[in-house]
Amino acid sequence: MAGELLDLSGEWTLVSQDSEFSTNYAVPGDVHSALVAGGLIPHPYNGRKELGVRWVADRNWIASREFTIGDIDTGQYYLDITYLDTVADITINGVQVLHAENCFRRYRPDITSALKVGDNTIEIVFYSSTAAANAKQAAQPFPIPHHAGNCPIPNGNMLRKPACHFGWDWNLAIAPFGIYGEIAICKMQDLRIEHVTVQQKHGSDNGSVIVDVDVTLRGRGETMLTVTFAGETKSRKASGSYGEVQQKFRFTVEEPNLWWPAGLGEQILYDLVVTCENQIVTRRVGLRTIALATQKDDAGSRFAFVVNGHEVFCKGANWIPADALPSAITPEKVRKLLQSAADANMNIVRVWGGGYYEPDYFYEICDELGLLVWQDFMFSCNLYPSTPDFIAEVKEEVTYQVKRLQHHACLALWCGDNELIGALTWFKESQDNRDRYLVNYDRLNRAIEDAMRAADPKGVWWPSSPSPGILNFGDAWHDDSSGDMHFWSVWHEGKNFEHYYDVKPRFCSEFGFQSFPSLPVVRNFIESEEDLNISSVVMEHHQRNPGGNARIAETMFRYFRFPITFGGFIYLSQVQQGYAMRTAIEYWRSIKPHCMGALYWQLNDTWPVASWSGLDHGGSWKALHYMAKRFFSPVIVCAFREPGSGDLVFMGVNDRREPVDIQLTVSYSVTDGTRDKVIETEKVSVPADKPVELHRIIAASVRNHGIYLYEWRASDETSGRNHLAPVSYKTLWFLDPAIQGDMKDVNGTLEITLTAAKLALYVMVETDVPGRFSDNYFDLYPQESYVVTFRPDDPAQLDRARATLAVRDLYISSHQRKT
Ligand code: BMA
Repeated sequence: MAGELLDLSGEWTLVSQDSEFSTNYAVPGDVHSALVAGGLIPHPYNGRKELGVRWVADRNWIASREFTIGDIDTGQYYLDITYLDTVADITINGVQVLHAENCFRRYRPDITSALKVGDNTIEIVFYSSTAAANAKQAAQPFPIPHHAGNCPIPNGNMLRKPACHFGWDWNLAIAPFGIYGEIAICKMQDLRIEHVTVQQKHGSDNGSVIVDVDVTLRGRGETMLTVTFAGETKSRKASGSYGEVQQKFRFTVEEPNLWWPAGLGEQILYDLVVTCENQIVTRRVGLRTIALATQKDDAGSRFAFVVNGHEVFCKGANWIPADALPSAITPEKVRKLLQSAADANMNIVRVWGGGYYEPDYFYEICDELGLLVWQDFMFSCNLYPSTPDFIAEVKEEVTYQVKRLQHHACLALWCGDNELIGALTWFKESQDNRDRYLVNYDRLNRAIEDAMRAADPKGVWWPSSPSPGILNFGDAWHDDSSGDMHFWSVWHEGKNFEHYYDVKPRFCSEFGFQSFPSLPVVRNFIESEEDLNISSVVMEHHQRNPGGNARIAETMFRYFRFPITFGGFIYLSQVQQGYAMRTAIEYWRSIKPHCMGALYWQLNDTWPVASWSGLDHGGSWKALHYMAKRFFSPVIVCAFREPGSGDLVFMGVNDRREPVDIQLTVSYSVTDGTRDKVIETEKVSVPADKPVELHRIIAASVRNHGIYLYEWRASDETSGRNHLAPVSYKTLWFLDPAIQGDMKDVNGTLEITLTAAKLALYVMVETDVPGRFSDNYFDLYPQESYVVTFRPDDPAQLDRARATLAVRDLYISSHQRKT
């Protein structure tokens, strides 16, 4: 870290203030994880152990350690602290140096007068966040309700810490706390670098990049600041009087290599280095322009990201914290999750407003992978105060976070909050007095916007997600004419999958369908084999959306023959989740450019739980994620039964920057797999901006006793295949595909060759070992050999992977009686 003298991370001591408990505490990390490691509490993910550890957040805890300072000379000593979660006091040698109430701020308190030469003690008192939240609620001028359905622990909306810590409809509720970022002693002589921000503009053959360096000066003085960008170095004396000053450095880059989102070009990053005294700040900056097109049109108004002048159809998912226990989050795990997003052809993630502003490495990885970031400010699904003290905290938080993150090429949009406009309709208090709560909301929202614009004047602002538009407080859950939409009618209102065809969103930033975690993940949290039943107490505990398991089961009744075994139930829950998302996404991609984005809820899980995620806790791919790789591929044939006409339509969709030729073959198969060719089209040119209809089977000619299998080939060397069932699967008569498999080890991977005697749909291969299959949940045509490979995350687990390999398909899930 820049200017760091002494890193205070490492081994600390932790005691409850009442002295009942004490243990070691690995910093950075959270207190619950320290207590688990010390054997003082059970792991909260196991069984229902969570319920027995909620008391931890009701007590005060003291973390402390010793450190030695050899010499104290002139200059100011300060602590550099991030992710201090919250509420906490810090003392050094008994002298209070900080009172902190905001997990989302960076604190740099002056500690010069508290330090002494020789041995020192630093102590952090973590006050009970549940007690602090209740006290703050009691002090409000009027009640500020929280979403009790999401959060079993009340009043989390009073504190600036992740809203999901108090529980969510996919999270456990233990209110973790601790210090998760850095804690170090630093020293400034005359000057400290506070922020480095970047503005950029690009013409046809050159680009200009302005680097703003915000510095704090200790007094009158002159210190050299040096900035190097793209190989060019500029130096200047920073001078002025005490306080924060800004220095501007302007660079011109001839023929810049532009940064592109994944699938549209390369992700070239230029080095930026700022040095001063003993401090070095480095950044990697991708050159690009980004704008949001929101102009009015016949349907309402548009919602399209424009990168380097090119409209990008956004394909992705919503990001929630990488783990419910902050100690378990590492850069490697985060990279694995984001790499999975990129590998599934996503080009965007939305950092949802009930978690964290993620650490720097998260955005660095997104820059490298070409994943745009939709960044919410951290307010979600509750009402929030707008008292002067709360607004003052929020302004500090927004200024810091925006200045920290705005230089990232991936950073596409700043969004005021998640679902706060909808929340106005959820509580009796705000129903009865909408004027008061709407004005209260707008005060907060306006403070966020003002602080964001001051910190990043050219950044893209969006007031809330979902929102029909600026100062429009309408229903963006059902209105598909403008703005971004959260379309939840299929899950939360129990509508059928075909209801996805009833809306034409301009940009759908949330929609989702739940499934169960994969069987190997379930096996890790159950307490006995008896729990392997969907309505066992433990399985219900690992489901946080009331009625969620019933909705999963009821949907199976709609579309599928009911599975016989527990394993079959899990498998089918995942198949239908993927089927739901494919239904929505293929249709919405086919109506581009009316619709310009589809981000499903949710990419990942914080702990092992039934949820809307496509990735299991631990990062393995559920069925949805394998299917996402297919339905998000840049060039695709989207197939669906057209709403209204009932025709089967095959649309060529091209998300590249150049036109491609697509050639499509469609056949009809009764369910033994015998194929009857319907059509082989010519090569059709599909432009980048608008899909093209490649084939249509009119309703009267649709055959209803089998399914349509189709394959395509495109001139960009991509190809794909899929099936379209014109009627629900449960009405079709499948035959036993009698899948045969053959396995061999090839360079640390398992190579599995599968063949089927009859058509097999949604063929799943699974092992007990974390890792990734080259493909999964695919169709097997009769007598065809298909090879998939499996690479375990840990190469030493290959034997176990081989020993636990299992295969399932749609037929077997409703016929086989074991597991
Ligand atoms: C959304 C999100 C989350 C929630 C999800 C599933 O609207 O913003 O609050 O977890 O729905 O209910």
